[in-house]
Amino acid sequence: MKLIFASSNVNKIREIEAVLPQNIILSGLKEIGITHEIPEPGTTIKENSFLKARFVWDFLKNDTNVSVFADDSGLEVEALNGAPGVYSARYAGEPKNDEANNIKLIQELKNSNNRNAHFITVITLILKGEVYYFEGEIKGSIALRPSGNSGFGYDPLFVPNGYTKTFAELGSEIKNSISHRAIAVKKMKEFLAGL
Ligand code: ITT
Repeated sequence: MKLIFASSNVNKIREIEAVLPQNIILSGLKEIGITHEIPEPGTTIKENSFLKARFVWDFLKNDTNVSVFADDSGLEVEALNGAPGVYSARYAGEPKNDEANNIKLIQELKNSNNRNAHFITVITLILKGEVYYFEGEIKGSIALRPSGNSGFGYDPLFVPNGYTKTFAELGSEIKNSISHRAIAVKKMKEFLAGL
C-alpha cells in the first residue's frame, strides 16, 4: 500500500517509517511536487492535522485512489496553561527553531515547580475520500536543562513518565516504542490492517 505523508519534517518521517510495516510505502511532499511548507492556520492540533492532509488531497485533485495522511503534534505544559501547544513549532517566533524554542521554554518555566507536560499527536488520514483521526499522547515532565542529541524539537527537555532521561538521551528505539507519535501511528496501522 502506498501512502502520501503530508510533512516536510524529516525526523517525523523517520519515526513514522520505523513504526509502519514495510509493505506500506511512504511518499513525501517533494515526490508529489510540493516544495514549500503547508500552511497551518488552525487554532487546534486536530484542525491543523486535518488542514495539512486536506491541502495535499486537494493538490492531488481529490483523487480517491490516493491515500494521504498528516501528523500535527505539540507539547502542552501544565504550568503554561497548555502552551506552546498548537504553536509548538514556532514558540520562539519565526523562523521556526528548535533550540530557540527550548531556551524560551526553560525561561518561561524558571520559577515553576510544576514541570508536568505532555506531547500530543493527531494523525488525519484521508482514504477513499473519507477522513479518519488517530491520536496519541505521552505524559512526562520538562527537565531543567537540555540533555541528549537524539530526536528533534523538545526531545532534549522532555522526560517521559517512568524514565529519568530525556527523549533525546533515551534514543530513537525507546522513543519509537512509547511516544505520542508511535501510539497514533500504531492506531492507524491497526486500522489499515483491518481493511
Ligand atoms: P510538518 O511539516 O509535519 O508540519 P512540523 O515540524 O511543522 O512538520 P508540527 O507542525 O506538528 O510539525 O509542529 C510540531 C512541533 O512540535 C515541532 O516542530 C517540534 O518543535 C514539536 N514536536 C512535535 N513532535 C515532537 C517530538 O516527537 N519530539 C519533540 N518535539 C516535537
